[in-house]
Amino acid sequence: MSLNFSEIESKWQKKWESSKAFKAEAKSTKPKYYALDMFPYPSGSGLHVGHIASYTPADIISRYKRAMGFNVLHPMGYDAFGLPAEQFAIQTGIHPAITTAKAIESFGNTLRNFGFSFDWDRQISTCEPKYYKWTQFIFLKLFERGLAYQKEVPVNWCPALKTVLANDEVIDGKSERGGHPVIRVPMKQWMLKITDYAERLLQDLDTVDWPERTKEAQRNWIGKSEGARVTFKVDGHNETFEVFTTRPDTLFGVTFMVMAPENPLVKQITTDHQKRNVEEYVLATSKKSEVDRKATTEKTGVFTGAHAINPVTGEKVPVWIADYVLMDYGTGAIMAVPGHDARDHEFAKKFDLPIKRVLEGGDELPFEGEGKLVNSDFLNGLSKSEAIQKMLSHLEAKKIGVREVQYKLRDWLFSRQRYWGEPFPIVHFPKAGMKGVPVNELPVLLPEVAEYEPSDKGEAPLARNTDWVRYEANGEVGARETDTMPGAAGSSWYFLRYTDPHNDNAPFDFEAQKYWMPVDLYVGGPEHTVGHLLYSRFWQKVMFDVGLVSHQEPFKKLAHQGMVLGPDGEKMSKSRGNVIPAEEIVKTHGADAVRTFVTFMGPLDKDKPWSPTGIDGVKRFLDRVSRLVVNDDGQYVATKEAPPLEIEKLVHKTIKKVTEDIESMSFNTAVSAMMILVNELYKAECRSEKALKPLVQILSPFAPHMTEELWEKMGGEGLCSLAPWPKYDNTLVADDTATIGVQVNGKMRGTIEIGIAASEQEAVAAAMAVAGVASAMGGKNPDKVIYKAGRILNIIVK
Ligand code: ANZ
Repeated sequence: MSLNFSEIESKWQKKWESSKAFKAEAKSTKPKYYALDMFPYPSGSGLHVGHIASYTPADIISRYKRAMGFNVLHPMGYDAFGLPAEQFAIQTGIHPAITTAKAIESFGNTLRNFGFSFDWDRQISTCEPKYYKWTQFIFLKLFERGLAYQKEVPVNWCPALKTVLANDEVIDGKSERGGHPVIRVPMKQWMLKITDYAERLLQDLDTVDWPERTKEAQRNWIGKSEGARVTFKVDGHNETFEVFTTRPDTLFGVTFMVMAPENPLVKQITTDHQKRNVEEYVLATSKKSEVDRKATTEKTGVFTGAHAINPVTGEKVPVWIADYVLMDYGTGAIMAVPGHDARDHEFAKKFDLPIKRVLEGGDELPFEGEGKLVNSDFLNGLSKSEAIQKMLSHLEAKKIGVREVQYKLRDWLFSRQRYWGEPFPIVHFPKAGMKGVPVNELPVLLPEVAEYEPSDKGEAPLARNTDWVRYEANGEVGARETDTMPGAAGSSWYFLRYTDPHNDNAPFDFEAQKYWMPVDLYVGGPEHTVGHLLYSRFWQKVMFDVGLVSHQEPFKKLAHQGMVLGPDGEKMSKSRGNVIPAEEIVKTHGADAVRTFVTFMGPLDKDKPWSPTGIDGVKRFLDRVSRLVVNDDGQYVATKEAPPLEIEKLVHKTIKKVTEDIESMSFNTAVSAMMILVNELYKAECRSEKALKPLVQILSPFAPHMTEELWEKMGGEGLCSLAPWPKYDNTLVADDTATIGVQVNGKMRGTIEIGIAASEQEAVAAAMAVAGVASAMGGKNPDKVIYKAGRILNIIVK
């Protein structure tokens, strides 16, 4: 019989809650630490072990930091607007607010059952009016600064979901949720001008401690390219057009031009002879998604009948249209260099267009590497980078081109034709135009509607409530905006709200965010790399410019946790039937065992299959720890005896190892180190409190309940969760000690026995305890120290 975990766990959860043990202090002299988990979408299907695995790391860190003397903010809340609750409402007629509230309650119970040390007083939910009031307020700030605008844009329209989707919500031409086909149609949409922040979003990546692959993914998404914008004349027309190229060095290799089919100039320059072909091709392209167009399928295109004049060579080249040229990048037209660009090469081969080499190198064309320029007049013999520079100067001198920087980043499509989201605080007046709702009228409450389904035209359900839509001001009747904001609106600033969650006068107090921000550790899945993590950085920067916040970056350190796979090694899913629900496993094994096991399974960022025998093993380990203190008959068996020196050394080594491993988030190795210590304690039959107390403390962030119980039994002071983190003794940690001579001003004054790994400071401290050394120093402080570990210590005093 080991300790009854379900009794113990609920006992300590109640104690923590009633004593507000994990409350973040608004004012404190302690240093602050802000540890954040990406908040969940409260779905009806509840939490599974994967969720527990993702919340355990930041909880371990939070508990450790509290013990290290930090004022810790470790909050939890809910990303509560979104599609599933709305789809459920469409099917059942039950208001999404009801479904969501139920899911939130159930999530909260489960999270409490796992003993996460959240400050529950700071819980937020993005669908509550007192929260989304401020989401609307921040939107108005964007609107006032011209960073929110409406535009007719080709959007990803999903007929099945009846909504527009963001690019990152579309995977291979299908909706991320549900896998329904997505087509491109023009529609008036709200856009946020994230592109204005492209350079800052790029530069400031250098200031944060994030996984390199995540930073690189953001860099690629922002996609900065440096090059030139070059002007071409259309032969026989007054028209000119521009192309964006990153390779102005290849201007002598241009053999044709390609325009995006949507380019407005296409109509004007197309010859009568080619008109029909061109129109057919334009129509066919409009049905293709952006993703399909970017995919490297066989090249297609049509000749317009027109020619352009190369401004550098004066050569006449044909102008084609092709769907591999996109309208919304660069200028929507390119100069094609089939000798040195793979896509242009493929196109030239297909349509029998000339191919010219202008760079030496490679056996075959296209050659995309570095080389000397050839067949290029005044560029001949130059390297690629020299030629680029020379051509840029030439273009600028002749006024036929300018240097230009382009970003792949697009503005953020910010509206949805859905019900369950934040209403826009915007009214459209026929005469006065578009106006923001006055701040004192916020929140613009989500109105009741008879049906949650969008209309087939794609009009949002809010449009059905005509009473609500009508808005009169200054004698003019206007119509409220009926689109709603996307899920990522509320999640783009929630980390700021936690710093001051109950503020009714502002999104948060300036001083509160100044104290707590930036988030010191942010833990979440790698799937948010270019969505949430980029949007949040953008909003933070806008709020910085508005003067609402004092930091440019929201998340100082970021860590991704890997996925917990099903026991079959596959991604957990209902259809596979391999989901391990959190509520079931906590009943059979207890929170402590699950928490410890999910960290023990392997390195944090790796995907790991769930192992039923693995968790049993960890459970046995925890039981073995508790039996060192209380035996199976419930008797207290720990002793006051000092542990043997070898055990004491191992205890200190283990403290050191676990401390360092927690710092580096290497939790699995921390658990193994504790397992080794426990084995040695059994072997040595050592039950010394002096060894067990620190063990219980360093195990506490992993298995917080049973360690509280053992701590209490051993007469530990206060809560184990809040007791100061044990310190290790360096002399005990060192594998070897050496006797070294101590000199004062070069003269030998005594010896000390000290660990080879001891620091200079420790060596000096030890030396100053030696009578001969102390008297030679005459009460003065060392002016300089020369310390050769394991060999000699020389203290200089003036
Ligand atoms: C001539 C050239 C020669 C090019 C060469 C490349 C290699 P990144 O680096 O991605 O910015 N391009 C420009 N606008 C385009 C559009 N709207 N749709 C499709 N392609 C476009 O790529 C810039 C290059 O992509 C540009 O440089 C242009 O082709 C093409 F040996 O110009 B290049």
